[in-house]
Amino acid sequence: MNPIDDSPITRDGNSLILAYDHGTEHGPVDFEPMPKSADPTHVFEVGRHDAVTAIALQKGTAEYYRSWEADHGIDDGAPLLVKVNGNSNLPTRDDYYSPTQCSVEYAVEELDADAIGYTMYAGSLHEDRMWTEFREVQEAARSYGVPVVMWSYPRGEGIQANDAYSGQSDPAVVAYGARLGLELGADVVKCKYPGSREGWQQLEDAVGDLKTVMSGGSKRSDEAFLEDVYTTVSAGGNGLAVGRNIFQREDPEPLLDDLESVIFEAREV
Ligand code: FBP
Repeated sequence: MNPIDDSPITRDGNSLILAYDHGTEHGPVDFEPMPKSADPTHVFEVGRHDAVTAIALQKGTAEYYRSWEADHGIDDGAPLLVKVNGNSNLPTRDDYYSPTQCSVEYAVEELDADAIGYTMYAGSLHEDRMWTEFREVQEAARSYGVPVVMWSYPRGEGIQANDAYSGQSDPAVVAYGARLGLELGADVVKCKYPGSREGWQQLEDAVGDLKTVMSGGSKRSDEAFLEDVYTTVSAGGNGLAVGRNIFQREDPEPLLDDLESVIFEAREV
């Protein structure tokens, strides 16, 4: 196992992952507020900001990313995190499931991935199947020495049917998902913001030294967003994985400057 702090996706122990898998997960509707964000090269350019320690892409956009770098002689693009599973909003399913559509071998050998990403829906009727698939991904990533970031999103039948939980953002649910990241062998776990410092603290108390990053969520004001990130980091979190709060902005650079200060320089909001 390579220490996560030696990975290019961390800087001084923390990370800012620019997530751009929304065309898969939500569809082009996420690009409507800022139509130029539908062009992957626009977002690749945003990822060249110093604050960004990784760009998270599905297989096809990752191929596009490597071609873009090669065609334009770009050597300061963000490290590449290949998201090896994903699912669209289109089918009707009995419960949440995210199939694997890229092998770790392809991600590392063909795409030169610096890290692997995997979404885990604990609580779904398909949890068992996803655990088995995650095992294969995690063990392959270990054999290549690349870290694994788990998008740990407990949801589905098991969460909805359990009266002890108020929903996906219930701090107990979020903490449980984070703990699974530790126990299943992720290097970084990405979790929904549970709504408060106490909630994030509950998560931190459950995971020892495992790296944790906050999942951005839908777009909100600079102030509200920075406040959540600050709360996360000051409660022991290791940064952020963010999509819409960056690419749905006309000019995300000032916000990235501020995020850099909060995540890597411990600046207060
Ligand atoms: P955002 O910052 O836009 O919320 O992106 C984070 C992310 O995890 C993306 O990687 C993914 O596409 C999306 O959220 C999935 O969110 P959900 O499954 O809750 O709709």
